[in-house]
Amino acid sequence: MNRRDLLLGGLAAVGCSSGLRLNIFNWSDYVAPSAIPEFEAEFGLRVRYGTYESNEEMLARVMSGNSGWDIVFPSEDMIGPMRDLGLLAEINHDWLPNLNNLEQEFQRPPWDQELRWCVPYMYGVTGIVYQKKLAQPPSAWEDLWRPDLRGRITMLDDQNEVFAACLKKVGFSVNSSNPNQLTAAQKQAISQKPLLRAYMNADVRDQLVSGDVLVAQAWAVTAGQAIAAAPDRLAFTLPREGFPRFADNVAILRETPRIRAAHQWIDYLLRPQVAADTVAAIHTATANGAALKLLPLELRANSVLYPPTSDLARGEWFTTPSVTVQRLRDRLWTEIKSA
Ligand code: N2P
Repeated sequence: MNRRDLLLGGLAAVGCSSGLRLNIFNWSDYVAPSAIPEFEAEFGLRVRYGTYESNEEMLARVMSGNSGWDIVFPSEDMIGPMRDLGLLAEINHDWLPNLNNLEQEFQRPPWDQELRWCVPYMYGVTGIVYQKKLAQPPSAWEDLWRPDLRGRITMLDDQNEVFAACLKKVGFSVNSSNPNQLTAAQKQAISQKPLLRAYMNADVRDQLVSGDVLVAQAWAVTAGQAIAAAPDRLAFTLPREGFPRFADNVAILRETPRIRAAHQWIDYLLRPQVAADTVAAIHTATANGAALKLLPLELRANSVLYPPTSDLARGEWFTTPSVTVQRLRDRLWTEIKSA
């Protein structure tokens, strides 16, 4: 350690920035606004925080292995492919004393049973947000093809999610790898396009609140935020054909030279109070079981965020398809978008 390091170390100890900067790339609206300054002050680090709206966008940015980001939040089906591409660093459990706070289900999740590559962060379901004033409220994916809703329907701008809704509509698994089933789903998606206002993710929240969008395929977290802004007018339903479940996980990029600081951030997120503050600020479901006790009752009882187990049982986690199937899905999706 040279003189400068000593000096900076001293400053860090009294809560000033050490000059070390941690680069965190997360979904929009996915952390309590207070979390970042509090982490910076406590650990004497600076944070550069950026947001993205889809897994595709995140992957495109970090694919080079030289992106400048240290931490990302991939969904469950991205963990395997990102590991295989050599993009992820191994998680060191010795540096995560708060790991035990995870809910049982997330201590050994199917996408990373030993938690070697990621730590589950937030989870949810994908369903339909709608305006309660509709004479016939939607109850199925099928309703997103209703001609009376033309021009006021949105779907997620997300390949997996659009396939999931289309596959479920025609009776198949969200994870189908069967080319005939995938082609049937593509046909559904193309037939829906003239009815759609747009494919959009987090942005749909404001259009639901303003009333411009009548029905939207949405992640529970976006739904929860929209409903919190207009509780008298908006509601959420889990389609009767079945639906996907998602879990977003915090992971460290292998390119990082800041492996220790990256673990400090993850362990900080695993603190029950930090997780509970995040849920309270952004209305989402946390994988942190110890945080649940700290939540206000109305959030714990919010069935959009925390559906009853019997409802969750009708959901399917996304799994990672083979490379060949992924190529087929990519081609079909490109054709949908350009149709
Ligand atoms: C919304 C974050 C939703 C994440 N801002 C869905 N995987």
